[in-house]
Amino acid sequence: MTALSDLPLIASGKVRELYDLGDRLLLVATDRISTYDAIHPTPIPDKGKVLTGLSVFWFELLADRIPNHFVSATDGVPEEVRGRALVVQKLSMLPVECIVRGYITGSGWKDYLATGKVSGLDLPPGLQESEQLPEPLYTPSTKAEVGHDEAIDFDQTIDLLGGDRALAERVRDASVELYAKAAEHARSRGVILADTKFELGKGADGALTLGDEVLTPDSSRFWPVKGYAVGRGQTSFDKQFVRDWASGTGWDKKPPAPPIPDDVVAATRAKYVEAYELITGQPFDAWLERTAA
Ligand code: Q0Z
Repeated sequence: MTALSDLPLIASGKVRELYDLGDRLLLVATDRISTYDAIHPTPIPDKGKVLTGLSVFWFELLADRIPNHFVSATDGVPEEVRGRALVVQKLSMLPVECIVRGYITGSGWKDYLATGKVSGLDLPPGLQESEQLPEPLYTPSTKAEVGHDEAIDFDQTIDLLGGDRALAERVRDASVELYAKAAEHARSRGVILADTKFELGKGADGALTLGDEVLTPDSSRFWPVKGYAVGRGQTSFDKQFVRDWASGTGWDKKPPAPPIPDDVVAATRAKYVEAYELITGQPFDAWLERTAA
């Protein structure tokens, strides 16, 4: 029996797990990877550590804007998950996914092509795929228990927040401000932060607090400035080798996903480490040292 299997599991997602520590939570990032919404049976070594280290980098950079749930990456973290788990404060999570888009891509691009709008907001005509938006857009969605989250407009977030318009406005404004600061940092490091998803909650004192993972490749789209061009989709920074390999296998992109060959695993691990080092400006080894016993 490991330390971890002794802890009550509160929630598990495709690639993350959440455990109860009593007065706190343990947020664990696994090395699992998904493409086309299916989990591969092969882990990417150090993916969980890269995502956890990136979250901590952003929590520390953004702490001057809004409090966050991060408590420790060492004290209280079981040996088995050192480097890829955080002790966090228990929050009362808000039932809204706070998506902010600085560029038009993905489902936002699809909605724009179909309606000229995203999240009920009118956009200028003639935008091209992957183009920067005139200003960052708050495009919230609901949290679906199963399947995909559903895009909603601002007024629907008021309903989800119990009719509290002032809270809905604070959530929107905090999300846009966090995106703006993060995008400015990323841009200084040669990386475009196309969009991201934040999850906010209320702390024990009622303060609006940033929770979950933040600004990782699993919750965001990062595009190296080098290679960016409008008028087409951008390749995924982290998952492109897996997607390209998977597309050549004849896999129908329905579960179960196939095992990933060693060379594709190694190239993908290197992309995650590269993302950490590009964005933070620090060697990935510094994160391993910070979280070593
Ligand atoms: C986050 C999630 C999953 C990992 C609940 N600080 C917090 N307080 C209360 N609840 C949460 C947090 Cl982070 C919370 N999630 C999302 C699901 C694995 C994270 F399965 N759910």
